[in-house]
Amino acid sequence: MSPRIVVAGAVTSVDNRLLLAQRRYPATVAGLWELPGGKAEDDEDVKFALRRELREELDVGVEVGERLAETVALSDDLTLIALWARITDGVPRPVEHSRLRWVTAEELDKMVAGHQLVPADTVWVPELSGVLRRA
Ligand code: DCP
Repeated sequence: MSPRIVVAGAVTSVDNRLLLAQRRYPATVAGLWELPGGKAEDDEDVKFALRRELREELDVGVEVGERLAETVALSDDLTLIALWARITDGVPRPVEHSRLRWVTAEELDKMVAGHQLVPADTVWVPELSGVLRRA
């Protein structure tokens, strides 16, 4: 059986900030920040899955773009990917997370240095931070 995909959103704003969400659970990562997202259903298109997850978790509509380069094997049966996204409708609110934050590239780098990101998501930091700085 092929691994199940977890989709995460690299949601950026017009002023070059990235949306981070603080996890409530499980205990190992509670309090750490992540790109919001969740598990795709079997055979669900990944862009569709991300739109569904961000509606559920942030109560917003998003337009989904390209995939980020890195893929993370979370376990034998879970593979994590990220896609760029922009909010097209609504103001994000933390439906399932404890808090949300829009961060600049500098703030993102500081959070990484302070081990405030969930470990898996750190693979995307060079690409995220590069794009936020270049944009
Ligand atoms: N994950 C991650 N980084 C992200 C998003 C998710 O490392 N940016 C990991 C955490 C979990 C797995 O992916 O190990 C699934 O994520 P969620 O628990 O957020 O996904 P769901 O909400 O779909 O799962 P559940 O229904 O189990 O709550």
